[in-house]
Amino acid sequence: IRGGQVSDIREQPWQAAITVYRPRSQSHNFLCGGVLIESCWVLSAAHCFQEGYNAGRLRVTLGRTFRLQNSSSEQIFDVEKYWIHEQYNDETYDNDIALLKLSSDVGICAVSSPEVLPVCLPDPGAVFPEQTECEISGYGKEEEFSPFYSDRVKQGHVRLWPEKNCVSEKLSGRLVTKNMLCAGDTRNRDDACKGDSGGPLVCQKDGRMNLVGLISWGDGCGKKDTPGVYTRVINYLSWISSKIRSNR
Ligand code: 4AZ
Repeated sequence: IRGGQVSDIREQPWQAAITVYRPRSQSHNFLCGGVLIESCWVLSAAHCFQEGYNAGRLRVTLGRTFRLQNSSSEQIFDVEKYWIHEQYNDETYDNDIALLKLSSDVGICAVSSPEVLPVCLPDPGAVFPEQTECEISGYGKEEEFSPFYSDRVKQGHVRLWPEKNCVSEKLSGRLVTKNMLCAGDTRNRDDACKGDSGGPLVCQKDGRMNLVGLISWGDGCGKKDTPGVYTRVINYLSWISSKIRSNR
């Protein structure tokens, strides 16, 4: 997260860190963010997995404030299987969504606690008006060209952009589809950045935090008058429920 503030995982208990095992270093390296939506189910961005990793190399860590520090509140899971959206386009990032099933022998994976809690998906008809104040979070870079990811989970505040301004002219010519939404900080400060991909854009509705977007792409991080681009989660409610239904 560029700008924003350091946070405690209890403020974003649905935030996941996805790591991939690298045989050369015999260690797990940070890959992307993710979002816990049910005990055994995590959403992320399809582009995080386009190298085609074997699910057995992936790990999901929940409940950690410090990315590299073990914590008594953490819950770590192997990934049983994951699905990339069938219409994901690796050039335009259209349909940039993936669903991961956590491994468990007993049918229960994440156990709710102050540090680990699934986020709500929006109702199918929910409307989030332009300029709604929302929150993003992740362990990603604090500046576009920083060599490091953040040591600590951060949060940032962004507003939903009017659709009429969410166009390729604001994003160095790259295509913007109906499956994407734009959000940004009116002060040009807070924004998602490299490594935050797959993580949440949440907006409050009726006293609950709803997952409105998945961090997907942008032109740099925190550039003037340039929004971050997010996968429009409400377009995928049927895709998500049918995948969960047929693989429970
Ligand atoms: C990335 O590379 C990335 N400013 C994600 C989000 C944004 C930029 C880059 C939005 O994962």
